[in-house]
Amino acid sequence: MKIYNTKEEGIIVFFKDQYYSLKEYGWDDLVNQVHLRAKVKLILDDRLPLVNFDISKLTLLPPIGQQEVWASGVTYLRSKNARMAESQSKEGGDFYDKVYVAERPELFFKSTAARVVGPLGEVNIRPDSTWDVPEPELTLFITSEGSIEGYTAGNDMSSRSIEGQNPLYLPQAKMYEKSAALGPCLYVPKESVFKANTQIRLKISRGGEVCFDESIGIDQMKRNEVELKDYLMYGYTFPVGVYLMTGTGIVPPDSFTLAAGDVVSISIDGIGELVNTVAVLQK
Ligand code: DO4
Ligand code: MG
Repeated sequence: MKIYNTKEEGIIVFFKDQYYSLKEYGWDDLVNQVHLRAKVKLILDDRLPLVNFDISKLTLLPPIGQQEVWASGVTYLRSKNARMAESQSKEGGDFYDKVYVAERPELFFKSTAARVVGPLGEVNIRPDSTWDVPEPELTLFITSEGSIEGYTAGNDMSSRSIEGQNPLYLPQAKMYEKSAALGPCLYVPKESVFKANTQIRLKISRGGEVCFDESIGIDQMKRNEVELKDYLMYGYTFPVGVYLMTGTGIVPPDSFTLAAGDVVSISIDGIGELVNTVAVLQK
C-alpha cells in the first residue's frame, strides 16, 4: 500500500493495482494510527477505485503533515569511514569511530515539516559550503504510540566541508532550508522492509549524463530499525508521529561535490523513486 499526498486531490491511496481517493482525510489524522495498513484497508473496503486515473498528472507533495523529521548517523561502515577521513582533526574523527560501535546511536533533529522538499522540488546546498553531497536514506514513519507503520525515501543533504571542520558544526552542515527531501509516498507494506534485503540506489546526473550511480542493501546497516526508533522515543513525544531517517550507506567519492542543476534520484525497493534538482540556497 502506498499513500500519496497530492496538491490537487489530497490523499490518494494505491492498493492492489488500484487508486482510491481519501480526499476528505487530513494527513496527520490518517497516518498517525497503529495498524495503519489494516485501518486504511477498512476505509477502502467501503469505496470504489478511481477510474482512468493517472497519478503522473498530479503534483506530489512530500508525504508529511506536521511531523518533525529526525535522522540517524553513522549507521553504515561507509558513512563512518568517509566522515573520519573528511574530519580535519584526529580527535573529531574519533567521535565517528566511537559512535559506530556504541550502544547509543547518533540521532539528530533534521527538519521541520515546512522545510521539507517533496518529489521534483529543489533541494539546497548552502552558499557558504564548498563540498556537498546527498545522503539517500530509508526513512521510517513512526506513530505517536511508537509503532513503525511505514517508510519513505529521504535525502539528508549534507555539507561535508562544514561538518569536516568540526563535528559541532553538524546543525549548520545539515539543518538548513530545504536540506531534507521525502517521497514519493508513504509506503505501508505488509511486513517490515528490513525482512527483504531492500536496496537503496543513489543516482546523480549532471547536464543529462549520469555522473554517480551506486546501490547498497539495508542488510549493510549496523543498527536495526527498532533500536533507532526506541532511542528516539525515549526522549520525546510526537503528537502526530515522526519521520526518522536511518543513515546513509552511500557516499560519493571525495572528488565529488554537488552543483546547482544536478539531478538527484533516490530509489528504494517497494517505495519508488524520489527525484530532486539541486539549487544554491538563496534568500
Ligand atoms: O555524524 C554525522 C551525520 C551522519 C549521517 O548523517 C549519516 O551517517 O547518514
Ligand atoms: Mg545522513
